[in-house]
Amino acid sequence: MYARDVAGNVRAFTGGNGDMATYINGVANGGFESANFNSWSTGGALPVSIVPPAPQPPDVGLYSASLGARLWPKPARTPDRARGIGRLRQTVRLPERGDWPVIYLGLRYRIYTYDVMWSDYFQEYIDTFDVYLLDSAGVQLAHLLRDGNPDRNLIGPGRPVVDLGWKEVNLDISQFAGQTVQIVMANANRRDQIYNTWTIVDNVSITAPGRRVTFYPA
Ligand SMILES: [Ca+2]
Ligand SMILES: [Ca+2]
Repeated sequence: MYARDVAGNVRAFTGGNGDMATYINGVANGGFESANFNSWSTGGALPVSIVPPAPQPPDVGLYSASLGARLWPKPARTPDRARGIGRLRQTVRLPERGDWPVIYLGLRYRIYTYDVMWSDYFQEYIDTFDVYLLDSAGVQLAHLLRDGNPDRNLIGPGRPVVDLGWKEVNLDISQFAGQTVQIVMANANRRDQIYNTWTIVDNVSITAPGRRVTFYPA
């Protein structure tokens, strides 16, 4: 018994007692180990590039994606490069719910920021990393994740970059089973042009773990 996804990957393993746990990965080049953005499209005003993994990476291989870019320290401000978003997008077809009751979009990410994610003063979001799911026509289906630095005491002139560390998330996208969707990940530098934020992303995957027993008709 095995599973085949749209990318042609086949992985399966059988546990004891007839139970089975299946893992599929419908994301192509989700670890960026091809050292390029094959199967992805990039966009936005901020640079999006392949980089060596951030220090002490947990199982992310030789390459990661950087949404936005490290600009500081530098001799002079280059504000025109620091505002906007850096975006990665890939279209995938999700497995049918009947095959796997639970489907996750998994990824690892590490946010570096000189800014806050939310401003009480302006009452708006400033710098964030976001994950969205769109349908094939580009209509937003879900805003799956928003993250950033919540602590304004950590930022200000002369303050060092805030490293939020590697995080791993598995976002439940079961309700979109069977659909063709676009995975969108975006690092946003909103409002100001001087307090930079960039996000390292890796190991983007579609997983459908679980135990099940399959009975076939005679
Ligand atoms: Ca990688
Ligand atoms: Ca900013």
